[in-house]
Amino acid sequence: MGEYTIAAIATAPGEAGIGIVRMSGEDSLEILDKIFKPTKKNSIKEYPSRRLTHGKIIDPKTEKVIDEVLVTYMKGPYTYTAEDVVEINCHGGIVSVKNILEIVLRQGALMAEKGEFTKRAFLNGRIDLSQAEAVMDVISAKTDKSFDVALGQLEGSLSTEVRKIRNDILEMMAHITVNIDFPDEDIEEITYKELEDFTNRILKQISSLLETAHTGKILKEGLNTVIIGKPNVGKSSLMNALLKESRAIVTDIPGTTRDIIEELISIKGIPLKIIDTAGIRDTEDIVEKIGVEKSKEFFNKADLIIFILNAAEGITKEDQEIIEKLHDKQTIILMNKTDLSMSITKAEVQALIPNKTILPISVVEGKGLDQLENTIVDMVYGGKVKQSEASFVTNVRHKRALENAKASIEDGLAAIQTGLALDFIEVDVKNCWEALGEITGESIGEDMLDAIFANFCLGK
Ligand SMILES: Nc1nc2c(ncn2[C@@H]2O[C@H](COP(=O)(O)OP(=O)(O)OP(=O)(O)O)[C@@H](O)[C@H]2O)c(=O)[nH]1
Ligand SMILES: [Mg+2]
Repeated sequence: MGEYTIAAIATAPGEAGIGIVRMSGEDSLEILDKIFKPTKKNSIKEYPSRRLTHGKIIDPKTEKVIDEVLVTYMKGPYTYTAEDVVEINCHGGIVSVKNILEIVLRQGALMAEKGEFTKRAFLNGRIDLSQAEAVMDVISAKTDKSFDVALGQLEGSLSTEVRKIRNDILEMMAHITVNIDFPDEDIEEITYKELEDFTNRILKQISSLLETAHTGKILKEGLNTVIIGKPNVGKSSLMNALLKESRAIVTDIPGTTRDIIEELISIKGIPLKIIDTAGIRDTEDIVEKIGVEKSKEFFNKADLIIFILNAAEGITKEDQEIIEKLHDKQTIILMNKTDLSMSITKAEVQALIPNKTILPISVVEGKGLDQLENTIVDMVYGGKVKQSEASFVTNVRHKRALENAKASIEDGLAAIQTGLALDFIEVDVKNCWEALGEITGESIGEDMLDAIFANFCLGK
């Protein structure tokens, strides 16, 4: 597919044991041959494909040794890109990889664009589009669970489900087409009732995939969790407890935290972007005032609010002001400092703030933290999707395609129920089929492809 040979540094920049320069395309071996001198033989061409070979990279112009390396030539099509691929393992750090890449480019390879290796794997038919997109998710995964989901998608879990639905649609389209094209022939006529059943089945499959999108997005991008409350209730203490390190300063002076503190943690595999904020109160202190403003800003952007009360103190006017803003927010209310004598009960808090989860905890004694973690996990999985389920829709593009597919099939269903002519129904069903094809890349434009791969990192 690739008319020219591409090259890039495949490893991350910085000091490391090894660095890898990679090439893909039909001139890969020729280029390597010009710059590589094996230790034992004269040319890389004397070695079989896929053999790790020791030697030196030598600049053909100056005959200067650039680095001592191990190289592999992998003949296509059973390679990452399905083309001939060369990998040069040199010393890590920025100098060697950069010099080797330069020499490779001087021999006629072109600098790869972002994601071009993976794009070639897709264009050469080795993987489909959703698998290609999963490559980036695998690389950028922040927790084990996000990684598992991405790997499942890379192995084709989502593609398999989408193909299954598309096959069902194809079968339905075949029935419709035959009835449109040969209305008078002696073929078995499909009834509107049968069409309706068919359509409902397809709709159900699409809907259940879509239902995984909420959890999928969180697994991929993380849950924005903001800890909020008036000063001194234990927000920073909770942040530290969840992080299991003392990240934020804790003192008994109200107004200790002035700035936003943001960290990434994993709660049973769910990536949580956890944000500690300045305690919200009216204050004349300029620095604290800015902190309070920022707290309010982060409050608005949060996926999940953890609102902390001081159980020993009860609910004050400052708490009341926060409570008023909570109603349409996903919230967990923590009654902290239950190790002290409590001046309010859970039932009383529940009466004041209905329809929210309330947990009594004591951060200093480590009580209730397990329950907090379990509550967060349940919220993310919505009690609907099982944790073991392999295919989650994690990609916004896939979600949109599924939504379009769903809208089309719903139109189709409405057309069937009102008894419209088969031609009308056919259009909707076909739209649904095409929308799903965008996920796997079977029906997708070139612009779209470019946009997708532009999000990749270099060398992948
Ligand atoms: N008794 C008791 N004290 C606690 C508990 N959790 C936190 N504290 C204490 O409460 C005080 C304030 O804790 P912080 O974590 O700094 O409170 P904060 O909400 O971050 O306060 P600001 O940053 O000022 O808004 C500290 O002295 C903590 O040790 C608890 O569960 N029980
Ligand atoms: Mg604090």
